[in-house]
Amino acid sequence: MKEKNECRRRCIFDVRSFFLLLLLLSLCACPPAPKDPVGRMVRIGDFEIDATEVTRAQYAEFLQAEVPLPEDAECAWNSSREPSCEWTTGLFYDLPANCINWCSARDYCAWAGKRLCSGDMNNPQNDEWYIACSDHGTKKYPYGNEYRAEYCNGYDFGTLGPEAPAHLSDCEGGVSGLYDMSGNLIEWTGVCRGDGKQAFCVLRGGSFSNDAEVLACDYDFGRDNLRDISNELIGFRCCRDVSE
Ligand SMILES: [Ca+2]
Repeated sequence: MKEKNECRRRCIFDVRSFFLLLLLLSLCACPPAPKDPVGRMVRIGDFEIDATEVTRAQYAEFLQAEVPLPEDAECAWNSSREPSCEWTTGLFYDLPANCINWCSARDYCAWAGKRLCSGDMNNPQNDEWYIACSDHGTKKYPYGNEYRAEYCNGYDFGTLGPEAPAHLSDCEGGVSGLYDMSGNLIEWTGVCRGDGKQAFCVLRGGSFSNDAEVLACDYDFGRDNLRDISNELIGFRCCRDVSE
């Protein structure tokens, strides 16, 4: 009888220990770390596209690499890759790189083993950037067909300045895993017509200063932007061919 009581007591103790252990484990469990999409790429068929706009920190690495300035016919005029507006250093380097002209954006992408997203000047629906933003033409905005001012950093959102890429988790899509395809910064693409400094290149996606019409995936700023312009509204992301 004594042995039976001892066994029961030990068993109860073990059961209590088990639940105590479970309680401790649940208290120690941490939420999974959010995956930072900066630096990631999203595959779409035979190409990949950056998950986010290129950040100032990423671009600063490129500047530090001191890649020789271009000598090709398209960009030999570009005598500096420094941003044309002042960036606040330190904490703000997670903001997207703006004030970058087309040639500097192109050269950054090449340095990173990528290229600007390509397409057909005469057939905007075939642009890689548009395919990514609209999820193969199925969405007007990256998140759906209805404009949602609170989802992405456009004029109606109200910040009137760039946010860190992927800061707004609702501003995801068209293809999942992409951020800020609408708003934040307008983005250079590699779709151009003309030569050298006077070529026109397509900008897409609208910025923090644009309204619903411009923030749609199919709006491309009329394809009339000279490649040497740069201002605080303009940034970029890169694409590349799938290597497999
Ligand atoms: Ca954007």
